[in-house]
Amino acid sequence: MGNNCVGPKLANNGFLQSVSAAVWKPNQSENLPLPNEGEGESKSEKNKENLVDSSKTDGSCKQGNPPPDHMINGEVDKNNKNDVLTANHAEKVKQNKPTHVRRKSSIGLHVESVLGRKTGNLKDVFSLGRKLGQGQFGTTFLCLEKSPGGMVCACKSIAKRRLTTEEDIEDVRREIQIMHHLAGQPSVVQIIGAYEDAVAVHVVMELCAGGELFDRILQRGHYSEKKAAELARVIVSVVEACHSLGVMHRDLKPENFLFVNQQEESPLKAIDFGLSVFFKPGEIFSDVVGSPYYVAPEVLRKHYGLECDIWSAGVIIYILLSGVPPFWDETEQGIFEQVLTGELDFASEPWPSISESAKDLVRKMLVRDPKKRLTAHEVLCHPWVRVGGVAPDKPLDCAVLSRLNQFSAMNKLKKIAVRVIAESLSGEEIAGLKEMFKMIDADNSGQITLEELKTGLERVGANVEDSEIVSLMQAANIDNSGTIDYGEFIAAMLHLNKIEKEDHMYAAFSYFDEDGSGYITQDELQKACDKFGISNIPIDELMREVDQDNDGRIDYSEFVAMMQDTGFGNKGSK
Ligand SMILES: [Ca+2]
Ligand SMILES: [Ca+2]
Ligand SMILES: [Ca+2]
Ligand SMILES: [Ca+2]
Repeated sequence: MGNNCVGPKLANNGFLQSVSAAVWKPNQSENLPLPNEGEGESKSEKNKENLVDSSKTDGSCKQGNPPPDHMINGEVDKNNKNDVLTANHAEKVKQNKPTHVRRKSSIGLHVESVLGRKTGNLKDVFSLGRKLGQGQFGTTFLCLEKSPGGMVCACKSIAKRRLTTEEDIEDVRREIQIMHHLAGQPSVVQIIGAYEDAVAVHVVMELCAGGELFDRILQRGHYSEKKAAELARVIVSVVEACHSLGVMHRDLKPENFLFVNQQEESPLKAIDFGLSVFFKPGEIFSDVVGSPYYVAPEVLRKHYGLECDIWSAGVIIYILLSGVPPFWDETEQGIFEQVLTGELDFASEPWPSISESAKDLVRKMLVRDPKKRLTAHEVLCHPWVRVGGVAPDKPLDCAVLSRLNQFSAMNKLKKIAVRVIAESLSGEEIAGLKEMFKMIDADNSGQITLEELKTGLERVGANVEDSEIVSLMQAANIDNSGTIDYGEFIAAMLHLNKIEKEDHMYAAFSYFDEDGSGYITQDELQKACDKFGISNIPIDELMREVDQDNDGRIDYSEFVAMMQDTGFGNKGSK
């Protein structure tokens, strides 16, 4: 293994140097204490150096556990790597701005300049607590929902004055869009809301108080195979979820995974999507982004697609098992050369005692030819990842397909309700679904035809029988127009976690209950059907499916029961 897929010219001309200069500065800065960071942060950064140093100084043997004095106070350090995005942005800011010129500070300072819409006031809903972490670009605070029994969350506040270019703003916007798009994935930190005022954008999310995966690796040296396999399963399931939803992560590394709590068995979640992008099947990217040690060779060669995430996940698994990165050197250039040409070391401790199966997996993830690399689903099916755990039952090959299936199991009233909800969502919440719509609506007509749906599903790797496509088409096509328009598509693709939000359900109920009587009557139902162009359905039948107490009208609890019905119970199979 090794040199065969790397052009010889890459290693020793100016190429790496230029890549290095253009791209790695951001991440280099991550390894240095930043000027305005708290002590906790710089300590943590030093530890990062330790991980690297320990392998460097010990050239013949890549083992070398970090020194024990690295214990970090989780309290101080907590969540601060939420701001990797921030570090990257901040660095971009630096690069774009000649030091002697005052920054164009106004670009981010209009009230709606980032989210493009008026939001509520953060402080009406949440009160901010102590600082959890500080990056150059934003600050993460503990954040408490004001309503009784409110949630404890984390709030990342991004200072708009630091967004000096349109690109900076676009990056923040995209990260929020992607977090919304991935909402509901169990191993992705949940976004709760985004707020914008004149000075900052605030992203409220689920609190992960258990520290970084990175720090736990440091504490242990490395993980047992069993534990490493469990973590690998989580990491790769995030990759699979991203890919199935048309998102490429591009910056997988242990710093970007946080534990929810301090417990040993704490769930692990991906927290940072600052370098993630939407992609279309087969799309090729050329901008070199990522982090040294984890970056895939094809990214360095500026010609890559979603396979780069598998490489990075493979590097993480190697580190989980051995405590050191598979490709390392004293300089960044050296690291890149290793990434491009270095051989995997399975000879040093502790590799001789690690199972063949683990090595087999790592080898198949760190194949330099992206076409020969395992896919996320193949990794999840690999015997080593499955050991002690459950094999993935359903291939998550295509979110479009699974969500269409889910939608088609809903009764008509629920479909209309979901449509009403879809229309109430903000632009950033459905931006990812819009990308999917554009991908499938190949001729850009605003309507998805049967043929386009078929081709679209094939492009994302879903093999569906023609008859099934016809029935999916009918299911999503609420108004029987023969095609799926944008509104119908968004409704069909909405994740359950959005549908089941209390305020969304209430808003939808109120939409039907026009006179505010607290009941949806047959008349009101009829009106809503007319509005959505639904003519061929007997209203009384619709009503009967939901009206549990048979009083001829739908109250709120009956409505909620319908909305929370997964569609596979007795009602859905009707
Ligand atoms: Ca079309
Ligand atoms: Ca339609
Ligand atoms: Ca009513
Ligand atoms: Ca009733």
